[in-house]
Amino acid sequence: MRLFRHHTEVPVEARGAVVAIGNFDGVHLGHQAVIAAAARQAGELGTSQAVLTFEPHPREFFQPAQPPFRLTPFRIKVRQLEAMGVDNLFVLPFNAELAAKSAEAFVVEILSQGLDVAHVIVGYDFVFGQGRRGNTTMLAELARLHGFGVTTVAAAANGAGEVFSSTRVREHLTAGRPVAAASMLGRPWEIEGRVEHGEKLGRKLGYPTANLVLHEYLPPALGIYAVKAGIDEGRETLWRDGVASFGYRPTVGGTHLIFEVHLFDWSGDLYGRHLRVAVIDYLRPEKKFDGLDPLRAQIEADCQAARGLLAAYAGPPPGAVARLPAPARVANDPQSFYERALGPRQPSRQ
Ligand code: RBF
Ligand code: MG
Repeated sequence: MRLFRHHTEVPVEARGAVVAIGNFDGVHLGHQAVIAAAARQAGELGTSQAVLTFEPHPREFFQPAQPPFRLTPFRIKVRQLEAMGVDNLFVLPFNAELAAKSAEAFVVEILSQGLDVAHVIVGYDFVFGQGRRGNTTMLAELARLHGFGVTTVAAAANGAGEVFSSTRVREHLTAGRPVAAASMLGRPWEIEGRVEHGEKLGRKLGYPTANLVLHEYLPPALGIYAVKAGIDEGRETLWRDGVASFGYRPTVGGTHLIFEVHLFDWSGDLYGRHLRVAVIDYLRPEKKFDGLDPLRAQIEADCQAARGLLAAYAGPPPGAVARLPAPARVANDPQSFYERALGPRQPSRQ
């Protein structure tokens, strides 16, 4: 996957693509359906297939002081799209200039002149342009004027009849429902980062923990979780079972929120290493215990409960990726695009 941070001077092999457009925070199953539709359409048209997204998330631009809400910070989103098999990713800086672009200017300057799109795919609730005034109807009208196609992908729902939506995934996570979140994401929700130095008290307790700082991530419900922790070993990520505590640690007089992970049957040192934590299930809210002994007993009970939940977990596996349909196309071959438009080239005469 190639990444472009601009919409001008796009090389010819990345122009003329079928482009899925959206913020795609979480890259949930609804987003995946939009991106898969772009891949299928690209296969039919014989063009490359791309995703167009914005960074920062527009909401981060408009409300910079609001608390973190991202399901997938930028580099996680990039990794997910790359793993799906997206050819090209256009990431437009969401700044005052972009925020002020009318819906029409967005179509003309970015989609038509900049990317020369063959076709655009969006979700049913897509809005764009200054004041979010552009919608899918307006996009289809502008597309007709500027000579490209538009497909709007209808809302899709999980087994419980809930429409896939980033907002709904956030609600599940802040309410302590990671299984429901995974049913919308197509994989368990993950937090990842570099393991920070902790207070080493966990070691004394008998349950050493690796600490992660959430930074831009949405803070999930406070409490104790069953998790799978992914440790990079060479090019692979190995997933190990464990428990995590996200809270203030009232028993030991903690003053700030930390996300701590204890891995089962693991004695290695994780300090400074990169850790992925797939949040599988919710065990309980955190409590203030009267001393370390009852806390230790509760943690032991949590570990047993977590082992049971992890063994019974029937949702999608950590890090699951829905690969895009194999391209029946000649990706990134500008000739094939023009051949389809203009007919086969004459055999050259020597
Ligand atoms: N700390 C609390 O104050 N209350 C809790 O209910 C609590 N539950 C925990 C459950 C698990 C599975 C783990 C690993 C930790 C828990 N902690 C809790 C955090 C504990 O106090 C912390 O790991 C040590 O103080 C070391 O930082
Ligand atoms: Mg949406």
